[in-house]
Amino acid sequence: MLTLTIPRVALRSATAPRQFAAAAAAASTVRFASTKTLTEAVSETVPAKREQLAKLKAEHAETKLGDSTVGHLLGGMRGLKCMLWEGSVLDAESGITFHGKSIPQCQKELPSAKDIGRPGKEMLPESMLWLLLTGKVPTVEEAKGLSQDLVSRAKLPNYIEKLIDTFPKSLHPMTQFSTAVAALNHDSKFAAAYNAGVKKTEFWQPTLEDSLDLIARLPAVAARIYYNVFGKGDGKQNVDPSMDLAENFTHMLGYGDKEGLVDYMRLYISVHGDHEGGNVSAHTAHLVGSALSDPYLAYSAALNGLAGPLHGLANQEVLNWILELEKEVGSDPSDQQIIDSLWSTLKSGRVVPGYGHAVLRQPDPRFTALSGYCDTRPELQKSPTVKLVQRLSHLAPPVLTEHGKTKNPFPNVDAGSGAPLYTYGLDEFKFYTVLFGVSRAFGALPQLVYDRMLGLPIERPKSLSMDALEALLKK
Ligand code: CMX
Repeated sequence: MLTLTIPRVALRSATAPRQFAAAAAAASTVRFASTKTLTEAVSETVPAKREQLAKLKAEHAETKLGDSTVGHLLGGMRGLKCMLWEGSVLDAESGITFHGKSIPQCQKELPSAKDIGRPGKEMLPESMLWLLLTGKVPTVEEAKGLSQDLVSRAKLPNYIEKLIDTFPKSLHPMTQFSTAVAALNHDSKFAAAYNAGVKKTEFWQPTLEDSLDLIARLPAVAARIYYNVFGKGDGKQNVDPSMDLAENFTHMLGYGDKEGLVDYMRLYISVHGDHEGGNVSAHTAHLVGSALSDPYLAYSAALNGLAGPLHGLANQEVLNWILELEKEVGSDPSDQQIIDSLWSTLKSGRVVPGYGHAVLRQPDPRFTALSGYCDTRPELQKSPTVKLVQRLSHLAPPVLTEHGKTKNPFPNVDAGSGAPLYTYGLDEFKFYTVLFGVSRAFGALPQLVYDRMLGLPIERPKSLSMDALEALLKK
């Protein structure tokens, strides 16, 4: 059992949600004696993780992992091994694995909607979160307990709703999102514990509490933004304790009656969560968090990186690109018309959104999983947008290869993630990166917990000016 030694004052705000969580759990599920809470499960991993780190440091601190070259310094540090990330590892050929498990393995092994008695077949994002934080597949009861815990934390403070309501509708939803997330730090349990002088070895506990609160509230923040900007959903962000997180989220957005979208949302959040540490959003959360900024500030910063067109915003750009194509040549273009449009994009000096990757050299398994979902749903198989995305995934790689610049001509996750949303009527693609932002927290925030569990230091790599670099090269 976990023993908390954080001063009471620091965790005062944590008491109510915990009691609510316990009450909600008792009211709606049978708790088995062997069922752990996520905090207990994470707590069990701490000694072994710390021991592993201490051993690595003691035995290998001076072992070389490769050379740092001028190419690394000038080229965005591509491939430089200089960051610890526990939840997942990305292989250029086989793609992402979460504690060693591929996406298809996760789809097979992680507790799903059906397992907890909800309509749908896909893995639960809650199960993925458990895996990322503990390295273990949760039992059905554990996944269900975590789901109910998150529901109990989902209510937005009133001031956040008011803050979002003051934003102009024309302010990009991602800017609204990162601003609201930063403002949620008003209630940070980590910041309160730090100010109360909690010991460094215990930092991970309020970090985990903040992370769970934030993950639980992101759907409500996103839904409020959606309501304000696009007028969909009821603007109340109510949660139903019998539903899982993705189901509640889809209801808040006003699409709860679309079972295909609810299940898609589970898969979407699960596969967008973690993609090792070097991508802009994950790295940003880790970097900002290394200054002991609380999880809200760290994740708000991450969202600003996700909002860039070379990263998460590409999912909105893909839909933009497809609609432009349809405007030019109609909704049933020939292969040649698609190829011409690809060339016209490339010749105008723009990138083809949804294609290429800094690490991957094969089609992105996240794209494959989302596309595979489309193949299981008749309404998506019929969708002209889904069909076009699937045709593009065959037509674009040869064009990009002939163009000869990108090291990876294949589709990444953003190439296919929007088309099912569009088909189900969630067609405001300026909102799509917000959905990515709800999801990325499932990977970036667990790493903050690991960072603090392991006591990782503040990040401070060495930079050089070109003059300093030349001087160094002359030596
Ligand atoms: N279309 C056109 N040109 C592309 C391209 C694409 N899809 N992908 C890469 N290139 C170009 C690069 O712009 C670069 O050109 P310059 O030498 O003129 O700068 C060249 O090919 C080499 O790039 P690379 O080494 O293959 O790729 P990077 O690691 O530099 O960049 C990425 C990776 C994802 C930013 C890039 O492939 C890209 O811009 N893709 C389109 C945007 C996109 O889909 N982003 C989402 C990625 C997934 C995510 O993070 O969400």
